[in-house]
Amino acid sequence: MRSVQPSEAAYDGLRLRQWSRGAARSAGIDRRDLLRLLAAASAAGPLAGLAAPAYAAPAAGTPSAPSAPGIVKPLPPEVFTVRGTNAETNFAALRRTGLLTPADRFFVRNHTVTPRIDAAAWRLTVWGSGLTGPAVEFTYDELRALPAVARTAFVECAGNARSFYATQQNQQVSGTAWTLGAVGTARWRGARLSDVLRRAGIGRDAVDVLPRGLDDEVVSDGIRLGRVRRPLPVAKALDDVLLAYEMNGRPLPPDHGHPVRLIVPSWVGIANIKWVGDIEVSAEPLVSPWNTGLYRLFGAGYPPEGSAPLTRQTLKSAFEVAPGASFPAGRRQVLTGRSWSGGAPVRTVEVSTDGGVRWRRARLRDRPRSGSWVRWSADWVPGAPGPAVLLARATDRTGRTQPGTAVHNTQGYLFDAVVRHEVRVVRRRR
Ligand SMILES: Nc1nc2c(c(=O)[nH]1)N[C@H]1C(S)=C(S)[C@@H](COP(=O)(O)O)O[C@H]1N2
Ligand SMILES: [Mo]
Repeated sequence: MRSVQPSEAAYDGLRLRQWSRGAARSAGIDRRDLLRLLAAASAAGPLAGLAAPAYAAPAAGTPSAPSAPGIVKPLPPEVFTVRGTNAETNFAALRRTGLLTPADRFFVRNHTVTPRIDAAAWRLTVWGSGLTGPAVEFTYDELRALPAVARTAFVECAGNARSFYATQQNQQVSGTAWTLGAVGTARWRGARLSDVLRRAGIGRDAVDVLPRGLDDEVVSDGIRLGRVRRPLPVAKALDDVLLAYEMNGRPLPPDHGHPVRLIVPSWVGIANIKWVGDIEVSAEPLVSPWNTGLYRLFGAGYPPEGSAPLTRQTLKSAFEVAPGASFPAGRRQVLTGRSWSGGAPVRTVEVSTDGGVRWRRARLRDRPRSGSWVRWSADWVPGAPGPAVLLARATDRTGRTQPGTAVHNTQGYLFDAVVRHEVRVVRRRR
């Protein structure tokens, strides 16, 4: 159900076997706690925050916008739906934005709370058995003095669209009940991780690179998971990963990782560690909760210890239309939306306005690029008043098309099926 380069799949499979044999080192967590986490991961628990409406228009006179504990930026209800410590972007709020998601509309996924970090006092420590010498520190200015590269990339939570396993497929999954808005695309600018690793003296025997956030330690169901961290294979770390300090031409905002975060193009959101404080470079394989019990696929179609750790995101499409929106009968509409894939650039997008009987090509409004999304539009003249279902289905350059049903996994990751977007056609007022 996902697109993985053979080399990545081979790496993942190897790491998993090493860990099961005890040959990989669990960085910063007790082995028994990891096993408990694994057991919990293979049983689906309840969705968190499903009670929150997918989209609530602000009622007249609403006194204040809802807030998520620990998110710094304002979360106006017409832009965001708050889900626990996280804020989902309402897709309808992207309709008049460009290719890039403005920072004040970009979704936030926080395991705990946004830390406030002073860039002048911040240090990045690179250390570990995979370096040829001792630990090396970088200041913010030193990082900014390295050659800068810019790249347009989406960041998307692996659990984006998770709630449709429940609402569309009647399957139980655990985690935050995102609809489609746990994704955003920005222009990221920063230093290449490869430049930093080379300056720090990465050795030939390095295998894993483990960036760690400066936010609080995570405790989940009584298990202390430690600070947010997830190993990257050295091949990816040396490929296209950025240590970003700018988002859309401005310093990173606090909620998105100020002063520095990782950008790991096309990979699951969790790889994009925010507020990075240190990077361990290891000559032996590393595991953390975020590549063992979390961010693997568990369930009927998977081995008991789960799939290989997730790498690339899947394929999705979303309308920039509020769920349940009304359209006047007989009046021409321009429906707009976006499609994206972690596997390859989007090739085509098809739209159906009759629940999937007939499909037609949408017009692509951007040149498809890898790691980014495309905006598209399609005309629609709504017919008779009553309920209507809008569907959008993308195909990427690997030839993959969004299926009718996503393959279930207990934690509801990588939902790729076509989403049924219910709206109403209403009598036209004269
Ligand atoms: N340090 C740290 N990095 C983190 C997280 C976190 O909670 N702490 N959340 C991860 C997850 S699960 C996602 S989906 C992305 C979200 O990035 P955003 O909040 O900038 O949209 O950040 C990732 N990086
Ligand atoms: Mo995520």
